[in-house]
Amino acid sequence: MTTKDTLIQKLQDKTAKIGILGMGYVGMPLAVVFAEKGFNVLGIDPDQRKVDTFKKGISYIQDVPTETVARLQKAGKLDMTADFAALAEMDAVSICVPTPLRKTGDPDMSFIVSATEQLSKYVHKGMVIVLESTTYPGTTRELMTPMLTRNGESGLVVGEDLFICFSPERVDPGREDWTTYNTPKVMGGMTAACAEVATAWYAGAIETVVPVSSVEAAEMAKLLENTFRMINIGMVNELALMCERLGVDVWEVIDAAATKPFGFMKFTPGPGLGGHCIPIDPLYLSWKMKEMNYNAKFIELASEINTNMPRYVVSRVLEALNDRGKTLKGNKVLVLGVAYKPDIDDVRESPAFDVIALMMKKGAKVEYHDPYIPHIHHEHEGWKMSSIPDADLMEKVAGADAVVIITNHKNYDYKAILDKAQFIFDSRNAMGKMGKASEKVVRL
Ligand code: SAJ
Repeated sequence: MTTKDTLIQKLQDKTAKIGILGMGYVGMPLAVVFAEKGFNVLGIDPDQRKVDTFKKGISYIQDVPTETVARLQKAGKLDMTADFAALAEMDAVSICVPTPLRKTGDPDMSFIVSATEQLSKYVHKGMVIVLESTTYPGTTRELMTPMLTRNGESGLVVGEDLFICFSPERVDPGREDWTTYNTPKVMGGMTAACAEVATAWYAGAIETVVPVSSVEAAEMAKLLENTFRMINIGMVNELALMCERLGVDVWEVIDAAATKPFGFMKFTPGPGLGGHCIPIDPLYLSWKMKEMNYNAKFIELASEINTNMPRYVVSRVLEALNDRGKTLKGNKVLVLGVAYKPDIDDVRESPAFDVIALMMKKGAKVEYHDPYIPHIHHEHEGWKMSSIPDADLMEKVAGADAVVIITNHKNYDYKAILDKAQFIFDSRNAMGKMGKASEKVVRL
């Protein structure tokens, strides 16, 4: 039996040892889906706090129930360690580490490089490695593979001894209908044999695996998915600016267009683009294209529009207060919702930070409430703030000169808020028809 066949056999009879490198919002659900399907899975993460929490049988990922972690751990199917040396025992490793941006706006590849450096110490014959982190096309072939084979010095032949692939993660935090198990998974290999091995592995735990011809095709497919979203969100954000100038209700326009049963996909305007994917991933593509002397115009324009939305929101709040004989300076503002999207506990890249900072700079006394986010810390400006207690919410709503809805969590009682508030700026159309009909509400 060839090395490839032996490895496929171990993956198909689930005697293979699986390592998930990076146990965050992507790695943990992936580890769980493999363990649920009978694989022996070891999560490897340098953050000892994560490991300690896991060892107590507690899940630190909102989308993964603690009961699941405890059950799989008890069944001996899922364990965690902070020790990278455990990689030496693994037959198959998925890399699920962050790919943020540097302050300069360039890709921060440090997490992929560090994970690959560690893994390269333990790579052995008969191992399959899948990179899941969203990154620019060429990362797997030009950066990761030379490091894993130590530029050929390891003597391992890719496609015969060692199998390397890229498979983009498609986790949508907070979503329950499409999960890691039932969301189709694209898989591109450094060689056809690499794709064959990784497809055999993932098909043992994920409902649909979609092989493509190369790692670049898989890397680019992910960037298309997220660039598509970022540009369309930028377009509706600009539509909101145009409708405001035209005196047309952008929410009504979008709802009307969305009645078209084909050829249209609904996006809604908002206070800006949050999350660790949509505002960031397309900039990995535009950075790579700049390296190749090509300017990705759509990405640059959409990024400019989306980045400007917090400032636009604050200008609209100022204008609405002015219409009411007030201003921001010295007045009380209550921001509702600071998570980057509704019903989740994540604030990464949330536009709420910029909206709050801008209003504070104009002298407003700003407080916030978010049922999911007890504290926020503005890293660049250094200020910290805690959510007002739930018990004080209605009193604070009534006492605020302006209530500004930034994130429309489902569990707010919008009717009660409307009754109590003096004035509401609704950047998400959270109030819907109620808001449209009320003198107290101005919508984006
Ligand atoms: N947003 C808008 N208008 C919209 C949709 C979203 O302003 O019409 C904003 C959201 O408020 C949020 C940001 O854009 O601040 C990103 O929203 P998102 O719904 O794309 O949420 P993410 O980033 O958590 O998840 C996305 C996935 N979302 C969906 O497919 C719905 C998906 O693109 C990826 O699987 C995931 O990023 C990823 O990890 O790449």
